[in-house]
Amino acid sequence: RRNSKYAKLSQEHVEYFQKLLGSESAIIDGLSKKASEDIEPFNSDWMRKYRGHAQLVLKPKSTEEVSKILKYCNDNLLAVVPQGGNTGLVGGSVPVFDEIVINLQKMNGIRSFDEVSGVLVADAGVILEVADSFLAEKNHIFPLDLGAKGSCQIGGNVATNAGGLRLLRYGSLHGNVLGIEAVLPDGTIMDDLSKLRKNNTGYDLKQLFIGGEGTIGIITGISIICPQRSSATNVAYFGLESYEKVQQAFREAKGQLSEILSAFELMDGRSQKLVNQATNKKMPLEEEHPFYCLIETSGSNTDHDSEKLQTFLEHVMETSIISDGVLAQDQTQVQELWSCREGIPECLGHWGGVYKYDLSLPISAMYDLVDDVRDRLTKAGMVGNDESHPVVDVVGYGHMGDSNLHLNVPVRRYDRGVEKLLEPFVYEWVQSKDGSISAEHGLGIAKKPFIGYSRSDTMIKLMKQIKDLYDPNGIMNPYKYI
Ligand code: FAD
Ligand code: 2HG
Ligand code: ZN
Repeated sequence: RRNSKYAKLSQEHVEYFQKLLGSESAIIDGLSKKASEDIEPFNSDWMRKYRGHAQLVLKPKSTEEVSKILKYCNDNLLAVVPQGGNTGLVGGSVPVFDEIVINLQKMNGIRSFDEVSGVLVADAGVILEVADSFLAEKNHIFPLDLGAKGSCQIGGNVATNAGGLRLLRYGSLHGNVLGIEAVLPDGTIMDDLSKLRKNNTGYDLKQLFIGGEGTIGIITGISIICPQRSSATNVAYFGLESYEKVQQAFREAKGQLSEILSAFELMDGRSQKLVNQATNKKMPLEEEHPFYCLIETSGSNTDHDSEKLQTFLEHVMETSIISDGVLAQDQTQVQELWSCREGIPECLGHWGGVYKYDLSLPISAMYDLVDDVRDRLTKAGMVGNDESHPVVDVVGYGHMGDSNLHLNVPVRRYDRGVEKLLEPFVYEWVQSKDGSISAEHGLGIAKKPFIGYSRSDTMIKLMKQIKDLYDPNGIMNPYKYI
């Protein structure tokens, strides 16, 4: 239910924002253009699963504008949703009812880059791929990469504490983000845009914004430490006959490739088959395998790295850890191999919808869950090849290097019966292994009811106290998370 404490948007409010932001393109006013098509993309999420009814979208161009917007909203009890690239997968970036959308796309400037320290300072609305391309020219790399890089914003990445494809190598944003500039709900600008690697002067408050999912303030700028770009990158894709062998391959990769290993991704055969069906593209290996892995190495010496990777591949082939494999020969092949992994989320949506679970689990138990869920849905007669079955298949893939499983259930239609079989079963299963019900996507609205499976009452109470301290009127991204 909409909370009646929030004010409803009026013409007077809209006029205030029009005056504040000026230009036409900075504001989409659904009050004057009812059911305006322009506002729709801001109201529905990437999966087309969650849809709100905002009548106003604001696109501030500066931190000062964000501050004035939030102060006005706080004084007038107008609820807001911060929005970046709107690629989040838990419904956190769209309104639930009529919250005002504050989209950061116009705050897209690089503020500074220090080529010696590698510290980048940039506006929150910079698209991740744009930041990475800027850094490429300076021979550096953004320490985060993910399939949505062409649309997601670095502020959104920080707000979700996105993990992505190379966390194994570069670590989490909790370590890489050195400073944050954010605006609190009452309009206060929190300038904690430190460029220091070390700064033990009291509580590290910026950490609350990393993964805060827009519930305590709007991130307007970040400073982040970016590593030197590796001159030699290699990618290999291989097929394996069991999950046991995947684990062996991972151990060998860590042991033999050690400092040059930059990604170790897992894809089950079923996910690859669906990618093939959705795209009609030829898969890298001729034969089908129950499991596939993608390994990336990044180092500074091409010959040394190639030799290491070659030795590793020979070893895992000779010891029958892997059944078959291919090594990318050029940049086009690197992209092709990566697309088999990065393309999975988009391809799985091909049949209609997807139930998504983003889980941290002990690595040895990770794939058992996929098998258990598949058995459960199959026994209930839900899985099949034709329209009479809601479920297309049950697949698992993810960031093996971080023990992060993406359990996905692509469906032809969302179905209450399927949902009842999935939940709370999946969450109870994860809890029984001391896992996390949200490894990297956050809670948003989709996972909000299930936080108790991963966090104790005491932890939830402390989070609520923090929320109340920063946002006493509760205007920031309500109905989500906390
Ligand atoms: P949005 O979706 O717009 O917002 C996400 C949340 O952050 C919302 O709660 C919103 O209110 C809040 N928010 C956004 N901007 C701000 C801001 N400036 N200040 C405060 N709050 C803000 N995630 C991973 O972790 N790893 C992956 O590998 C990965 N791969 C993906 C692949 C695809 C194809 C897609 C579609 C998504 C993927 N994601 C992945 C999901 C991931 O969370 C997002 O892609 C990304 O981090 C969100 O950034 P965004 O700018 O789109 O934020
Ligand atoms: C990925 O790793 C993303 O590809 C998306 O985190 C996972 O869609 C998903 O479930
Ligand atoms: Zn992921």
